[in-house]
Amino acid sequence: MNREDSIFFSDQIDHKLKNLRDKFYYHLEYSMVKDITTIKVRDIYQALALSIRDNLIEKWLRTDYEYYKGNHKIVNYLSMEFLVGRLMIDSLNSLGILEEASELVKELNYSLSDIEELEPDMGLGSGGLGRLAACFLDSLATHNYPAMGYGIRYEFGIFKQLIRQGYQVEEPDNWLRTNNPWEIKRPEITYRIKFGGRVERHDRVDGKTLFYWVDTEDLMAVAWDIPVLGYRTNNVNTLRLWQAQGTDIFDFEYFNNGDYIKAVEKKNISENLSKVLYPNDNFHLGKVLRLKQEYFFVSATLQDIFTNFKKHTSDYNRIPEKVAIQLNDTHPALAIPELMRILIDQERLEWDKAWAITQNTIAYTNHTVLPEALEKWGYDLLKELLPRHLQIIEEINLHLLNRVNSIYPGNMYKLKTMSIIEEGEIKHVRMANLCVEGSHSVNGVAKLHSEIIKKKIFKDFYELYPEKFNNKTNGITQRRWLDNCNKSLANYITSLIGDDWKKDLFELKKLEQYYDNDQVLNQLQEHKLHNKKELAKRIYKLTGIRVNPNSLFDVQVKRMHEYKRQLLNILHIIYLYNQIKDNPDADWTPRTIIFSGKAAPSYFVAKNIIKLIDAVGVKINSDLEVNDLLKVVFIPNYSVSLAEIIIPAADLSEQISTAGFEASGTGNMKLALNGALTLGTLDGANVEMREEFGEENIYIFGLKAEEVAKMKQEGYNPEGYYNSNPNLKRVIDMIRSNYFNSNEPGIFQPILDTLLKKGDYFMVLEDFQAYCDINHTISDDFKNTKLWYNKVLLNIARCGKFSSDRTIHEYAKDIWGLEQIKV
Ligand code: F58
Repeated sequence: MNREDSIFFSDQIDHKLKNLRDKFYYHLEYSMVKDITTIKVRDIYQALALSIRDNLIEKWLRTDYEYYKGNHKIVNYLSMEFLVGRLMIDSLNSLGILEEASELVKELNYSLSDIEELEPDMGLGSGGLGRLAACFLDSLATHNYPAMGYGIRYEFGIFKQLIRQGYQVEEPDNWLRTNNPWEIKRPEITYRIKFGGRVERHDRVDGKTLFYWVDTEDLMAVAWDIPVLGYRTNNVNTLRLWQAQGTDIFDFEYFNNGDYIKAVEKKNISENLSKVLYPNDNFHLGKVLRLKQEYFFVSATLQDIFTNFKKHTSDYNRIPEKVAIQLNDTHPALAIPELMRILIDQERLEWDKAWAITQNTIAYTNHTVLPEALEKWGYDLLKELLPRHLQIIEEINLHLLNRVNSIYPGNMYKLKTMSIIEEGEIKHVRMANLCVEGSHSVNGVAKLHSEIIKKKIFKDFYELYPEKFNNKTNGITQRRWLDNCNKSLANYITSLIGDDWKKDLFELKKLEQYYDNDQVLNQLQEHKLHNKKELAKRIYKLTGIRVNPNSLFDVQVKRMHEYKRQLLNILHIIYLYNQIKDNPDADWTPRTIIFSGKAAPSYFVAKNIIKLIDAVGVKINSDLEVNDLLKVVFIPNYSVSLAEIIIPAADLSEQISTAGFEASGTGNMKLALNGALTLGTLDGANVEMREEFGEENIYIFGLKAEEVAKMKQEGYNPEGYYNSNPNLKRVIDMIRSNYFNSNEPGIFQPILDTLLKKGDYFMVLEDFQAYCDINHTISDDFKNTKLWYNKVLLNIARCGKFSSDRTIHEYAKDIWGLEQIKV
């Protein structure tokens, strides 16, 4: 192409800065405005990040242009959360310039890891759901799928967790305090978002009725774009995050009264909308601001999707052919009535046509079966905030109930459970029912979970629309979760089987040939030991506790939640402590039990469990009699970047949720891929991990999901376990007698109450003995190094299924009908 014909300005430049080094020094001087006497290490981070950004911008523009020009179908992944973590190392690795960058910072006497530490985590998510969204973006870009991620640019992401005297304390995560080099503000991409007001109805003479949503209070959504690099490909997709901004038209009433300051204050209040991420995990709080965030983000996103769609055609029947919308849980559920509203009120389509388009465009993923996590919004609240949407939801419900009634005449039970509106003293709108009704696809995130969805939570919908329901087992990106976080192991694997595994994790199967190779097994052990030493240093730095890198590193890292049963783990630790004390000279396997995870700020029991872990740790870690045999560590402020240090160092991965409660889990996959053996219940994706790894290579214990359900139905009596199991009784009695908290007596009573007085909902006591027994086996197996690393090798080799690449290929084929477009 002639330079004059090119649409890209960079083609007009004769002397582009060719290599990273040129760009880097250019940015140090011209962007950071520093010389060798004034430079600070932070400038190096910024200049390097800007140079990386320069490196990808041409690809980014070309990707956008190619997707636009080719008019390809695009998937829009709508998620309230993207838990991205840091971007620098990942970007360098994707671009293939990691070595170059490393050399470059050496010139200034720094290592790349020094520089990396300066990057704040992009913590715009609270747990697995948000991290899954980030892994999906990585896989979509790597495999050249046209995709956009849409979310909110929270000014404060997930809170920073401090532990003071064993108690969790939250501090705001001010991640934007320093300039964020990865984002680009797009003030020209700004949309008006309406709230409140009322609906005017106009009955026209031709019989058509029109609705106008008027007298609204408005604010604006401004786009910020973050590039999403694929690994060694030219495709660069976009994550578009919305920031709330007041309209420039200030409140006229105040203005006219001469209260200029009040008018400006009002603008400020609207800007609070995108300030902070709600930090609860698997719990629906029902706060007005949260509902506003959900609509704000959905409305901006749909306007953006329409703007892009209309560049090609205004034949709305073609929307499903060009646009796929995936709802990451129910949080963006308002996309359904919003799409209907646009099609009917703005584009004047008939209901049935609009409905067909909506259903064919939208798909929904469910991530939880916990009833307290299912979103339902007050009817009156919706009426006040989104009156037109409520009308549309009622109309959708009417169609649904008519259909149910015609298929199951007079079946009140069905009408009641399937209705989108929940009747009662206070009426609610059930967002999950709305999503199932408004989508063409409903998926769970692991086989077991998808079965539970069909048989339990959406049983009646499944009967009505069996074809909608499908499973997409979660996955993780091996680029971040092995190649970048565990470089030495990754390089070693590459030296054995080549590097195709980075884009096709099934390639790891080739490792199986080394199953019995002592040299390879030794090397695996060496890499693990190296990582454990690194983690031991970090633990000392963060907690002051010294741990033995040769001990078994037993890791439970995840959100603190009763169903995840950190409590079962700590009860077992106390049991183990007693055993060692009773018999100090036995041949114990030394263990370091490592916890990390945040509790929702208002989740009292979860916070109490953190305190219990801390208290037990203080006692055990200072007991010279158990010394190196047992250590308990709680590492504060679990985050993506901390996970990247803990996970490569784990020997044992605790995945011990009450069966039937963890939808999938993804930490389980990350740990297995890094050579930790799993200790788990048959829950979530653990079930499929057992299928893949072979039952002799995974430690499974406890009740199965059906057994949990059955026992609950037949009546479960936790006291019985307490009375009949002396080891368990001893553990509980120690907690009760303030053994670990003599200076704060009684503080753990709420935990004891959940177990004994409130019915032990998560069946900790039931599974206690089985958990102790299997831990015994694990301790024995760990002593047999060869046996252990045989299992480790087979676990890694059989992780292929758990790549998010596999998951994304399945979504693309089965749900989105999406093609790969290589730029
Ligand atoms: C998690 N859900 C599931 N929700 O618990 C986990 O099993 C699964 O692997 C993961 O999704 C990915 O599918 C989860 O993280 C949340 O954090 C919600 C955020 C918004 C408020 C309600 C909880």
